[in-house]
Amino acid sequence: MSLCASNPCKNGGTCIPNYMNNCYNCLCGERFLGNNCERVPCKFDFENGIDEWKRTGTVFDNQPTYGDNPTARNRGPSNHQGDWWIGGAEHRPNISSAPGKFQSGGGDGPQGTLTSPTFNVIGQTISFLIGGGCDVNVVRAELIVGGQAVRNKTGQCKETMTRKK
Ligand SMILES: [Ca+2]
Repeated sequence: MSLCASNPCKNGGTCIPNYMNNCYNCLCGERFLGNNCERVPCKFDFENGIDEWKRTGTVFDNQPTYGDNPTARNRGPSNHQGDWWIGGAEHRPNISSAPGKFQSGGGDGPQGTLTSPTFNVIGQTISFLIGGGCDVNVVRAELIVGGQAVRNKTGQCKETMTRKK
């Protein structure tokens, strides 16, 4: 019987039998990971929701935000990538939601943190889009290495996000 007879590779992965070691390997498609291609890698673009990011507080309860919500109230552009992004003051959690609304609790009122899964930094540079406030003591993105925030950046006191390194 082939080592691949049970179709062990999920999500369209290709099973490659290894008769020498009596095992198999899965060659996974671009969007899947794991020994059996069973895992969807965490994305950092929020195009498929909030993925495995961990929330505290309430500010991220209705995220991600769809489309250029700030422009709908003449405060844009948001400069977001794709269709979805994280806007702590924004309330447009569905494509069908009315554009331009603030979070309940009053825009910037709700607080909290949003922490990504662990990832490897490959190369010399990491960058991200950030907007909103401009006081690093109040709103910021942090790069945490070994439990310590080793870098932080904030926005430019407007809804338009800019790329920070
Ligand atoms: Ca996005």
